[in-house]
Amino acid sequence: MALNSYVFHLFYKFKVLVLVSLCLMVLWTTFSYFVDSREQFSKAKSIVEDFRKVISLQDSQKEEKIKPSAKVPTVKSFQSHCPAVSPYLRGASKLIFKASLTLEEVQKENPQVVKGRYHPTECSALQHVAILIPHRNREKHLLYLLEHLHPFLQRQQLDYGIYVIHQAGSTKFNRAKLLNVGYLEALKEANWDCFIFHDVDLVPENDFNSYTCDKQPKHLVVGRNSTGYRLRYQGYFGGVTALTRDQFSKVNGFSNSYWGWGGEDDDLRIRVQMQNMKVVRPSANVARYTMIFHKRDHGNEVNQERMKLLRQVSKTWKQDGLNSCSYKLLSVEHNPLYINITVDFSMQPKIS
Ligand code: UD2
Ligand code: MN
Repeated sequence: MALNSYVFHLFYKFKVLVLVSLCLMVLWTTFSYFVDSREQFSKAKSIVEDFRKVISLQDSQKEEKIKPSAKVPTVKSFQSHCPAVSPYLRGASKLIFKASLTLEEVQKENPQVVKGRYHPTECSALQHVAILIPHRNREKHLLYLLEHLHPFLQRQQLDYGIYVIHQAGSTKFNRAKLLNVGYLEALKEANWDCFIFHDVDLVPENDFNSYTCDKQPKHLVVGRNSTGYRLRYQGYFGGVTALTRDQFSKVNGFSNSYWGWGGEDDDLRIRVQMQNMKVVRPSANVARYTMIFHKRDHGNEVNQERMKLLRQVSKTWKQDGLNSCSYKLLSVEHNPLYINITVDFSMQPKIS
């Protein structure tokens, strides 16, 4: 009996031992499962984190790619002004006019000019300048002027546009009225600070002759080849002049009444003086031009009324100018090297 109970007791102990070890094994498995899953979880967490980082990096790269134009002005607004004297100026240059020159060649030389406009990329230009050229039947002169003027203005680091105002038909030429049209039309597309009223046949010889506006109206042609580079007369205001938007509007622009050659430049000088402004000029050694040779054009015969008109400026300037400049606009074409404005004056009454 005693042996029996002893064996039973031993068996019982063994069962308990097996049960306890079983329990321990279950516990261990459960425990290690949790530990393992926690590790897995943190691993997963870090993978998600890494993924998020990649996504956000891609997003910021995408933003940079999507918004280049939005970024440019921000950079530009902090861009420094161009220096008062451009480092690209060369001084006097010998002008060559090649007989075989073509518009395509000039275009190839100026790939940075878009639709007649240019602005420096290295700095922000001091002035926005519109060059206004009255034109009819002078294609070759225009070609030579474009060839020289584009690189000249770029060396001066200007933000500029070249406008050619073309008089359609064969009625008497009216240089002054064309320039009024140029001013009015150019201001429709940009807020120009400064206007250069420019004959088509005058090519500047020295890039220190700055195509910018001053505190006073500026006359840029002191001398030209055909007059021995001497000022023709003290009040002379023809050829190329620079007036700010405000100076030109203050004098009510040019008179519209000068049909044919002569007088309109003196009329503008009288208007300027009447507003107590003073004509200024650059020094004679830089304000030099070559005038491409030409004869008097058909339709631009001497205006016999010019002296009479000049005597009346003080009475007429307020009603005759920008505020009374009516014209028929035929077209505005944005060519690669210039903006071509074509107008018809044939319906205009000729006031004299
Ligand atoms: C002088 C003046 C000019 C003007 C003119 C009298 C100078 C250097 N220039 O020029 O500014 O006062 O006398 O009106 O002193 N044009 C054409 N097609 C024509 C006729 C004229 O395109 O058929 C334009 C062209 O831009 C020309 C400008 O008008 O340069 C002046 O005409 P011009 O060259 O025949 O007169 P010019 O040299 O005596
Ligand atoms: Mn001329």
